[in-house]
Amino acid sequence: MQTELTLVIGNKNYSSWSLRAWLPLKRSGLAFSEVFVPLMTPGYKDKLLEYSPAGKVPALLIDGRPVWDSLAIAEWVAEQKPEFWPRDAFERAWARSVTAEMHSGFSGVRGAMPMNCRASGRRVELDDATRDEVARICEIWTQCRETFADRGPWLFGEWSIADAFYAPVASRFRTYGVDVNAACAGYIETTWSDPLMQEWLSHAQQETQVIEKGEVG
Ligand SMILES: N[C@@H](CCC(=O)N[C@@H](CS)C(=O)NCC(=O)O)C(=O)O
Repeated sequence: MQTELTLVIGNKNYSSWSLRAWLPLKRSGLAFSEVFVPLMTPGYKDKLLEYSPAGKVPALLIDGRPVWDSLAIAEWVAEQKPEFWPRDAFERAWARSVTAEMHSGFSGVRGAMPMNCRASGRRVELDDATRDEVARICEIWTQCRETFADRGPWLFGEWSIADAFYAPVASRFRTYGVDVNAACAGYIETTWSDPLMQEWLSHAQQETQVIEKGEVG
């Protein structure tokens, strides 16, 4: 019998963690259905708790059983699609390092520049700590692109889970006009023009709910 997959996500315009899980699952070609829980609406938390013990999105229901947290979901998908991590053991560890660095850090960037796919031309003042985070992200992207340029346009040449984790960051840098070098600008463009990203963005465009704390700049 085929496994039944349901991905529970929040607003595509704002939910960066949902995007991190949706991209690998969509790219895998596995059939899944989506459940949309509009965040910050009355009763939304109880709704989330029906699906995820953590009360957050994303959650992946595998035959009704939950896997929660974007990284756990991405790892499950990569078990079905091992090519979603680099083949070489060191490169795989490197990709996991940059993914983990995103997953557990960059709180300044997340706080100052919330993902808002519909917005453009926004500008925010960044404090020194957040500027340092931006510089670190650019360092990660530049080093990866310089190393793997001959294998393809993604961080590790071919698309990997690391690209899913940095997709919301690329979106933020674009929305808030963050000044980056040519390698990073090229990577942001690669992410933005990806057909799956475009699909996500077109769904975000159709959403009408406005979440105030996501409207910055
Ligand atoms: N570390 C978690 C973070 C999940 C998270 O913070 N999700 C946000 C949406 S982007 C959420 O569910 N917010 C609603 C709430 O906390 O009530 C993951 O990677 O999945």
